[in-house]
Amino acid sequence: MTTVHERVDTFHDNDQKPVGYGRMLRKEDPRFVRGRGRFVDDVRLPGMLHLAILRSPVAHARILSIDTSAAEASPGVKAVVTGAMLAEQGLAWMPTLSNDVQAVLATDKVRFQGQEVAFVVAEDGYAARDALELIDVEYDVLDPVVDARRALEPDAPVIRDDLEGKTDNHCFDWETGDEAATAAVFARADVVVSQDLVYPRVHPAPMETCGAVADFDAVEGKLRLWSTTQAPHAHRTLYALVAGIPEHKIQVISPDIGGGFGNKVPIYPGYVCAIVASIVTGKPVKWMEDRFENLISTGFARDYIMRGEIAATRDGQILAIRTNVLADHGAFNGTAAPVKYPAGFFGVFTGSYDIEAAYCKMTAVFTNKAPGGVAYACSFRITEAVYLVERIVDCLADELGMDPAELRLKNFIRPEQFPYTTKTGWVYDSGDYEPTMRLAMEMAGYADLRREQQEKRARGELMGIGIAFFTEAVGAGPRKDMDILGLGMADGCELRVHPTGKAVVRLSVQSQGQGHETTFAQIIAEEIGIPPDDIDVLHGDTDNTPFGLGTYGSRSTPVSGAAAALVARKVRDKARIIASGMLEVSVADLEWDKGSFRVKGDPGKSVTIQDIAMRAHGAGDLPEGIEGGLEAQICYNPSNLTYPHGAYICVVDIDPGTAQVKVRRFIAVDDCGTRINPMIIEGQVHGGLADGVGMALMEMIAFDEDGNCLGASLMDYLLPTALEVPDWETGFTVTPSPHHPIGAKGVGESATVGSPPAIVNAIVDALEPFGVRHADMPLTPSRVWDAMRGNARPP
Ligand code: MCN
Ligand code: CUM
Repeated sequence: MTTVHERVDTFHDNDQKPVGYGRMLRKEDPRFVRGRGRFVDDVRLPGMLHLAILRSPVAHARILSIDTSAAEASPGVKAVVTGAMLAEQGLAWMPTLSNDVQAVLATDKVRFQGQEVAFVVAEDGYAARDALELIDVEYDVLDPVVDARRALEPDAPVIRDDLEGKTDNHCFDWETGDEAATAAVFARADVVVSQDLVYPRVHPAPMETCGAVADFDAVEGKLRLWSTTQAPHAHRTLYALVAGIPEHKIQVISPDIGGGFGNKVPIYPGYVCAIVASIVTGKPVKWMEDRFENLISTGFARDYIMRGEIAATRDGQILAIRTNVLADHGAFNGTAAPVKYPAGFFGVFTGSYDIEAAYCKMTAVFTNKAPGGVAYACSFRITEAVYLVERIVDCLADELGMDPAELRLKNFIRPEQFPYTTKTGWVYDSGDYEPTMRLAMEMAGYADLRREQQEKRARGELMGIGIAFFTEAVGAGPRKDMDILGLGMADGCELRVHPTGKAVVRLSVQSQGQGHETTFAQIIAEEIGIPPDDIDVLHGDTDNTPFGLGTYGSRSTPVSGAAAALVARKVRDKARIIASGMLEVSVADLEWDKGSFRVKGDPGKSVTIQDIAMRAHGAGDLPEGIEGGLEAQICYNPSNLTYPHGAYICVVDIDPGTAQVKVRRFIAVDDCGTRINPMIIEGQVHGGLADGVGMALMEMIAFDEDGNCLGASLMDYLLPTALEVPDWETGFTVTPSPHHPIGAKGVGESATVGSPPAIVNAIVDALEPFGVRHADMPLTPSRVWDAMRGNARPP
């Protein structure tokens, strides 16, 4: 089913308050707008000490010696810890989420600029930071490997000589699709277009940096850890495995989080340092990184060097797509991706098109740069995949002299082909692409825009129109083939209805700004008719929520949202039995009417969910075999991912004198299935579109040849502001997921995935008079200028 009309399914309870899905102001915002949010840095415990980390000034060096004596004597300092000291406890290295190891504090070598070398614990943060300057480290500087292409050269310095028998910088190889079948299709195609593309290294740069407060109570033997984490339960299990503290003696609390964007999925050395420091000093210890540390050392995103090839018939039938990728993983493989998917979900690079064959070959390497890779609203690397396919489809349109919208419309997977198995093995659950594309074109006034462009070109003005159409795979994932370090990707949910009909729902996922306190209350409300205001959402505390893998890959709605709907239905099933007792009719004679059960054919006889809650806890008999109380818990294991899609159209103007790009209009039509809260969805889309403007035009973590990070402050790493973004024009279609209990698909990363190619396509389109087929992001004025002069250079 596809409709462009908003589902306004706000029914009313007895007080005429709207409940269920629909636009609703965020329940968390009164707290945030009054400055009452409680973030990790707001945690202040009695006797709390402060931790600061000494970081490597160079990208690659052997550590010859570390002298901590002056730092230890500095006023207020309680402890100075080096890698050698951690090594004595077996804590110098920790596992990453990708089956690699990462140094907590360097012992042998430093492998990227900003790597953790030592830490100081002191009475306050100033004393700790001052003492860092007194630590004397002697480095024997080695040649760094900064470029992924250099990493594979036979004479390149070996970065990971900590790994036994390692003699090169190779991280992993991966392939998907059918190489021979794809080659055969390419061989017989009328047209083959190939293009080199770089998706540069960028950074999620959330407003709140990463940090933790560790409080180890030696008497209880219990560790309490407040930390900036998107996955509190997974982190707890890993701490138990690394630190040897029994899991039930670890409580991870992720309080309010000031933006995550994937930056807060990995476990960082700083968290482990804070834990060690608390155990050593017997006091609570806070570690909070600054902006510089965040940008220089925590999870980056992208850094893929790709070659895209596309084969087609002369009349524009796309036959096959092939890609070769060189992936830069930095010094340690610290990405968070399901174990079977070392390249995340990059395998969906065939996009939204029905093609005959596809093949991807990837090589990942270590370099002397910070670890990471899966972050910044990437849906597990679908950002890279969508950029690849949507750019080369435009290159093909250019080659064929065909309109890029027409080319896409001609090649879409058709609605009757769903569920559709792609040539790389992904089963797209549902989709109806053409109406989404047509709506975007209608909103944009596509034909008029093309006419306007022609007129402008005749006058020497540079105007471009860019299209991107994407399909995402979100909601990892079926636990049979998806896990993070052995933990199956399912999520729990618990719902308790109190005697007076108010409720609390406990989630294993964790909001970083996505509005879960609102939308999860709405899901429960829709199912059991208790108004969202009467439902509290608890998350981010492992002692008080059921186990589950957390928020990333836009999995909260696909996985936990399903869990919430199903747990509510379980409660409703029990409520039905209690209602049958109260109304003295059989269960089969009852019908559910949005908040109450009534006797079929006798609408006057009914009981509300609130009446039932009181009876469930109150005096009087309950039906045979029914226990008191009104609550339930489940663990939801998704049967497939959900596949949202969208059509984006961007209009840019370029100043021919300065090469400055202005994004004049941006039309985004998203289809995330059933929409729970359209206002929140729009907020997610607006944010993601701004991300896209940032990546397409200005963001890049760059390095010089010595491995010095050149994007380590927000003066150099440019983020878009209200000045650079247009008024977004959003629309939607609704193609519900057939396997999700409420038909919802994720949307949190869609716009970040879909917008960069739309903007780059628009810029390349604007530069058509200069014969430009491609230019790499970020398209700063100097890059655009170079492209106009025929020397587009890779980053
Ligand atoms: N939603 C809805 N109807 C749908 C789908 C989603 O109303 N059909 C609502 C959800 O209920 C939720 C929000 O939209 O309130 C996002 O839902 P979902 O797509 O499930 O994504 P997650 O909640 O799992 O959020 C994760 C996603 C990721 S991975 C990144 S990265 C990112 C993003 O969310 N980080 C964010 N958006 C962010 N937004 C903010 N403000 N801060 C971040 O750190
Ligand atoms: Cu890839 S960023 Mo989000 O999945 O947390």
